[in-house]
Amino acid sequence: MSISVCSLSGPGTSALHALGLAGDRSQCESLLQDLLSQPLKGGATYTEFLDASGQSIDDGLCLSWPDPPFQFVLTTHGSPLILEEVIHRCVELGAVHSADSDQIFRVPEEAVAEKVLGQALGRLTEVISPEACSFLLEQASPSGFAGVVEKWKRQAPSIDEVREVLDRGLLGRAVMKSSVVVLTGVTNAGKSTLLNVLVGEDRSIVTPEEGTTRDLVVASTQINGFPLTLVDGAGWRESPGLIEEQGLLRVKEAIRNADLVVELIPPARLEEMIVDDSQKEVSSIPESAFVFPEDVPVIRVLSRCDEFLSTPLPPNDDLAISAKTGEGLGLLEDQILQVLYGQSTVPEGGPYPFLDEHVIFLERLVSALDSGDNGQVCLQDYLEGVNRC
Ligand SMILES: Nc1nc2c(ncn2[C@@H]2O[C@H](COP(=O)(O)OP(=O)(O)OP(=O)(O)O)[C@@H](O)[C@H]2O)c(=O)[nH]1
Ligand SMILES: [Mg+2]
Repeated sequence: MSISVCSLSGPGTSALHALGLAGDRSQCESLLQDLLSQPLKGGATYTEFLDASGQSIDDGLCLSWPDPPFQFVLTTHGSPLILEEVIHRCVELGAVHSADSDQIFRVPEEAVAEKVLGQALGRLTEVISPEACSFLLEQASPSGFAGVVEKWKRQAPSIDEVREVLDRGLLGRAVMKSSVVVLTGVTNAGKSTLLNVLVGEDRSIVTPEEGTTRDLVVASTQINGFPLTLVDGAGWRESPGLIEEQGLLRVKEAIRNADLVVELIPPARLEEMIVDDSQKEVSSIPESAFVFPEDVPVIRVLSRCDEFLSTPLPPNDDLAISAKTGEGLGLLEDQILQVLYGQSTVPEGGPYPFLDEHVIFLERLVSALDSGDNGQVCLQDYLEGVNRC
């Protein structure tokens, strides 16, 4: 067997460790059959790492690595003992332990690769989806952000090349930075129920009584690998009580600071638009009960759609969801990501700046190139952490 295993995160305690498996792919896969509790699937597999007796050493991710020489990268928790045990098990299964990761981890050149690899590994603990883990590790590799910056070190880039990478900054940073989505609507629209479903746990109290939620309820979740912060709050109704009024002030403030608002329109609001019993449809979605700031995008959704049986619906294909049956939720999730980022999957393949400092560096590089400089001082300064250019 010709497989090497090495630590990518160095010795000692850290937030987490990463180790790489290099060599023949099918041999790596057969080693992993014994090491992992789960069958390999797609780019990332969440799994236990098993010892010789089938006991779990640790749990973590097994990532299919996009660039040679690695076939797979495993992440474990940060204890050096766990790292040692997983490496030991790989050796028992036939791999050779390469103590010096540089021997097999042929990243383009150390300064860039080490910096970006460190940034990516340091942030692996912050991301909560396998897609985001794969994304970060790819950015540390030659096909990612590390690779393109390294290339520019060897050969001055054109301004268009840098601008192209800079344009990917919004998407790259979206994988690292939570966007704030406020769920709003009239009382009993189903805001709290929707938040609980999107988060996967009961975070916000739900009752059939109007005016259940008063304070803001803030919860983190992720959709297709993008981290999101969801905010639920008081619903709107005529003559709210004193406590609800205070709650609504908080909702307004949250909306002012939101990246996106999702307004839920329940059947009851459609029914308010009915003028006589024979009416089969309402002309359109009712006007919003509130005025949203112009710079915050709004998605308006018909909620509780499993109750539509007797409700006259608007004629066009407005998005309808039911947090009870799950209908339309996938479409809503897609639409949220489309409005926020223009796409609904975490980017794969190619360099993406994933930190604000990457974008600042690229902007500086663009101005250096724009003024006729070859950008090398700017590059060197970035790599050395100097803020000169
Ligand atoms: N059938 C059905 N009932 C729903 C759905 N979503 C919410 N409900 C019910 O509607 C009622 C109100 O739901 P909530 O999630 O508390 O509504 P809310 O918008 O948070 O209400 P307030 O906090 O009072 O503003 C509860 O009885 C829920 O079980 C849905 O999709 N379908
Ligand atoms: Mg509520």
